[in-house]
Amino acid sequence: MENMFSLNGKIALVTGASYGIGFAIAKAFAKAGATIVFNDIKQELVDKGLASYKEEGIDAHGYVCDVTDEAAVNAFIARVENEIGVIDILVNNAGIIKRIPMCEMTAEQFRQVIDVDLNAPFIVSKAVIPSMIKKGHGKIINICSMMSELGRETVSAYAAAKGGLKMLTRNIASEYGEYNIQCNGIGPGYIATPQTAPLRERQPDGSRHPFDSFIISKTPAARWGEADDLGGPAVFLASDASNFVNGHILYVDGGILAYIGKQPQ
Ligand code: NAP
Ligand code: GCO
Repeated sequence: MENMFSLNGKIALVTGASYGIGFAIAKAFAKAGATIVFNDIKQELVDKGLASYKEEGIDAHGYVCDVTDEAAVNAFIARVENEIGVIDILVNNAGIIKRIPMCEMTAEQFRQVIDVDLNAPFIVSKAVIPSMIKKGHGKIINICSMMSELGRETVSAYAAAKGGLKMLTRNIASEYGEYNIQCNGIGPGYIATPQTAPLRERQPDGSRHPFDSFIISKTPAARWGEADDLGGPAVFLASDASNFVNGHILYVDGGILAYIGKQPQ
């Protein structure tokens, strides 16, 4: 069983992985034997990420690349293939959110979220698939969201992007499955990272943020997820253990999507 989950000899690219969920997934991949490649928008963040990986004993390869810039992505992938080797595992993790009521959101703000959260996974997947086909195998993991299934106030662009990412995942699975490429999604629940920090900020009187209490009541596990909770599911989807799993969105949410929520006491 252990060999089925090994990533020895594999090269994994995790986008936007200087910290947060991407960093946690890359750590888990490294522990399973993979070589880690990651990118971020700014050199200072790449450097910070490299230092964080080093602290974990991981000799990662970091590059500056804005995943929304197709030319930059194509140059980035070509450079990785030249310097390190063909990418066996791609995790489209980089993402942003803008929490703005829809009727107050500008079209430009909507487009920015769609660009990073949906267009970029298309761009990066398109850049790595040809070499995966030549190599005879590949794993693509798209980081979706509970908002691939549910909406809520202020996250219209994000939910639209993550809903689209669910279907892009299924379409890549459909179009490239015959080349032994498996494309699946991970749908994290509410995870304690910088992206959700505003939803967890303590109130001036020291009490929990109302949204924090709301998520605790909606989660059977009665806690926020930690980024490390995603490592194992990601290793599963990146390994030979999931070679016949394709087009699946694996929700790692502590059970939120299954639960109506704790009734108020
Ligand atoms: P995060 O802490 O905000 O980290 C996002 C990462 O993506 C950062 O490293 C960021 O770099 C990078 N990034 C953003 N735009 C980029 C671009 N154009 N090019 C390259 N890198 C870019 O977010 P997170 O919580 O770790 O979330 C990671 C993924 O999980 C996202 O797709 C998010 O939507 C998804 N997700 C998160 C949760 C959650 O509860 N946290 C739940 C479900 C899904 P910079 O720092 O330079 O901006
Ligand atoms: C929000 C949160 C969520 C989480 C995640 C849930 O504002 O509702 O940011 O969107 O990030 O996507 O799965």
